[in-house]
Amino acid sequence: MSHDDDVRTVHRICPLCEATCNLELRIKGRTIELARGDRDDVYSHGYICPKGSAIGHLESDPDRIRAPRIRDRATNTWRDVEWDEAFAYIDAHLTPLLERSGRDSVAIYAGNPCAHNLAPQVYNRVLIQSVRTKNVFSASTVDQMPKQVSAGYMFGAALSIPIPDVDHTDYLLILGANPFASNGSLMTAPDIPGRLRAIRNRGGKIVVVDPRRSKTATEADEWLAIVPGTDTLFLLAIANVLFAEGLADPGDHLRDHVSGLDTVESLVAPYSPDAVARACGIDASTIHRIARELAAAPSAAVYGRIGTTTTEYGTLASWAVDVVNVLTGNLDRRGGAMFNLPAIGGGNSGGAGGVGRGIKVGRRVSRVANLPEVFGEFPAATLPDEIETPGEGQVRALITIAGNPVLSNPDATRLDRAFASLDFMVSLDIYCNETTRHADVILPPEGLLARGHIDLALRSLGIRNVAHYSPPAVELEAHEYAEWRTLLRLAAIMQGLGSSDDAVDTVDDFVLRGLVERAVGRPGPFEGRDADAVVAELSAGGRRGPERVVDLMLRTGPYADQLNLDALIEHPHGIDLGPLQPRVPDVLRTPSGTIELAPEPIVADVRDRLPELLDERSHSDAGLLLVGRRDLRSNNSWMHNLRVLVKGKPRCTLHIHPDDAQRLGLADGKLARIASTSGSLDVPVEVTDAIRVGVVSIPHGWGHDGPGVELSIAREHAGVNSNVLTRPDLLDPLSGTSALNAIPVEVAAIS
Ligand SMILES: Nc1nc2c(c(=O)[nH]1)N[C@H]1C(S)=C(S)[C@@H](COP(=O)(O)OP(=O)(O)OC[C@H]3O[C@@H](n4cnc5c(=O)[nH]c(N)nc54)[C@H](O)[C@@H]3O)O[C@H]1N2
Ligand SMILES: Nc1nc2c(c(=O)[nH]1)N[C@H]1C(S)=C(S)[C@@H](COP(=O)(O)OP(=O)(O)OC[C@H]3O[C@@H](n4cnc5c(=O)[nH]c(N)nc54)[C@H](O)[C@@H]3O)O[C@H]1N2
Ligand code: SF4
Ligand SMILES: [Mo]
Repeated sequence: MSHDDDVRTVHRICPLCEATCNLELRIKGRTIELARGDRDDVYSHGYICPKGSAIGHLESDPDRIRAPRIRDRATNTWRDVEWDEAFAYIDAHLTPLLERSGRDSVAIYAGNPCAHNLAPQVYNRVLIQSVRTKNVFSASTVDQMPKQVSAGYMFGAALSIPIPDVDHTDYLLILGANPFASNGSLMTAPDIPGRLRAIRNRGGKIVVVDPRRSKTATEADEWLAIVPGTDTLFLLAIANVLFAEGLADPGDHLRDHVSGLDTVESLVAPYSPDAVARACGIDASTIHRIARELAAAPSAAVYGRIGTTTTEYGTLASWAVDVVNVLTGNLDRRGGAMFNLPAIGGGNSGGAGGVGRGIKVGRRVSRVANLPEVFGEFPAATLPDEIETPGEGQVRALITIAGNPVLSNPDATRLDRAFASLDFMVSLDIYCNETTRHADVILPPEGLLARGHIDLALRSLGIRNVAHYSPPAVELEAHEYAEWRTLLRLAAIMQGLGSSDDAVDTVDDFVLRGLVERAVGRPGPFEGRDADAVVAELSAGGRRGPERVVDLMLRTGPYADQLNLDALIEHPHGIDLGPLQPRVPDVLRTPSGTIELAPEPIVADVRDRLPELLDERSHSDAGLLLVGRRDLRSNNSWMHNLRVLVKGKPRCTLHIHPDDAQRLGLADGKLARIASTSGSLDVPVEVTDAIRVGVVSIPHGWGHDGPGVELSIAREHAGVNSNVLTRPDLLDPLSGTSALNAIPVEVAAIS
């Protein structure tokens, strides 16, 4: 640690997106003077994007909340308070509510940055368990949950997601992802643009399936402009061709480890290229060719992202991606789709491998809409139902942790209204924004430089095995409070332990103790050791909090012989643990001990629901379908308050094809009114041929001009909230995930 005016260089993993680039920061005291890529990093090799460079602006943004604040409901005004007062206030309101209305009256919503920050990764679970509410919601059900469900069924664990081995593949089929803008998702890889270009430079091929000609599509060999929502049909038709032409072969390495092949063959039989072509808007001959190319390529990987998961058939599409990976012999082999082996361990690396309990979903259903629980959560789409519908178990209070559901969840107008009706709301956030303006108390995290960082889930999704830890670079200032302590202090309040800071260490010790007892009780490096001794060893030097838990994970993980937290501290540029390696059958945790190609819930969904998709869509009279998009300089809803990122031409526009624009009398730069059954918006038109006829696109995360929103720069570039248009009734029943793409809309000129 250093004096305030020292200029120093520190390294830390960028917490903004999934790419996990290592930043080299020149800091003076607590000010980030310069951010650039760390050239010595073992993974990112100096790569950085405009958001990473802007991290100093994010940290010094004058609109950020620096102290806890309480809202006076009568006057709707905020006052800054001391931490003790904030927690006492929460205790005084939430504890009686819990007593009066029961545990389920408090809901939790965890947002996307929870996956990018250490404190929530380790302690959200503890808070949830302390509230003991069934009403847990997160951004997962507006994002990747379908992939977790399909992977869970097929491979036995929710994070057993096959990752395209982009550094070695000869052929990459990308559906519904735009990594040139997003920098990759469920595919943790810094400099994904460079890695994709390298595929083509070494003679490989990239095909992009997307209703929009995205930047990734322009960088690819081929763009297939699919009708939104129909990727499952396209992929099943590929499988159909593979069977029909005798090309379906999981390969020698998988032959004894796959079950359900015959079932899949009969399931895909109706989905020939001819049968799906009209619905998908892709020629039958093209589908035939892509199937043959995939089968013939020395190695190939199919990869699907947001455009495949956030649709009404999200789980089926996610499953179909891996069915094709298996059928072409590309699952679990170099250049195909492979499994990571993260240093912190995971659901598919501990204990005896090769077989397990698999996953269970639907252990309970939501109170109002009867939607099944998935991995401990209910669909975010049904949160307003739970708030607005009276009766026992009605949600009356909400804790949001790094989430902005008013801009990110479907049917936003209703959600906004529902939040306004709550009896009490606490938000852990850095801004007073569209969501947190409804809170009674906002609790800000400590500055970025004052916290340690290590990625947990994202490391399970890496295209290489690597490990990094970024220690805090500065000490907490007097007014700051570590977010991990905030989470545990709330947990203590919810456990009835009172609101004092002392309880934090008690809860933390209890959590660690539980984890250590499990570690000494099961096969692994700590098996049979004395729990007290292990706790003492982990706590040496006064270590506690999330770092102490992570150290335990590293010391009991797959690289325990070479890795612990101290080793990572000595390697600020990361430790490379090598390329992905074949992991079947050891990775499997399914009850059958095989890759289950035809899990029963998926088979039922194909039989019961998929036929509708063949009938319904793409019929040219079906009107317009709305999809989203991302921009490199934006990050979901919360980086629009940095002038360096929002300057230039407006990004929240309606993309529409010239033919549709002409038909509807829309002109570039003019306003159009777009409406769905949920709501309507007026949005500036951008006519472009980079979108399929019949499809329109608006990015999400905008609409910053609401009352009480304290984002002065974002307000000047407010844009509109596209989730006013997305519908609560359109969701994937297997995962509870909202359809945020392929929303039927009507568009008209505003005269
Ligand atoms: N229509 C449509 N909707 C979408 C999507 C889409 O493609 N189309 N994408 C969906 C996806 S993939 C996702 S992940 C969700 C995201 O949905 P959410 O997670 O609900 O929304 P974010 O915009 O990520 O909001 C993150 C919040 O965390 C706060 N924050 C940032 N850093 C920190 C921190 O260190 N600590 C704390 N406590 N708070 C912090 C920010 O101020 C912001 O309020 O949106 C989904 N919504
Ligand atoms: N710059 C930036 N980076 C980000 C984010 C961000 O907001 N901005 N958000 C982060 C988050 S939380 C996530 S989850 C990832 C998401 O990462 P990506 O999945 O790569 O996200 P998008 O760029 O939205 O790309 C989705 C693509 O799917 C297309 N699409 C829409 N509907 C369909 C469909 O039905 N079928 C097909 N085949 N395609 C369709 C869209 O046109 C779009 O090009 O990005 C992360 N990185
Ligand atoms: S690509 Fe993602 S991780 Fe890398 S600098 Fe940009 S925002 Fe940060
Ligand atoms: Mo996401």
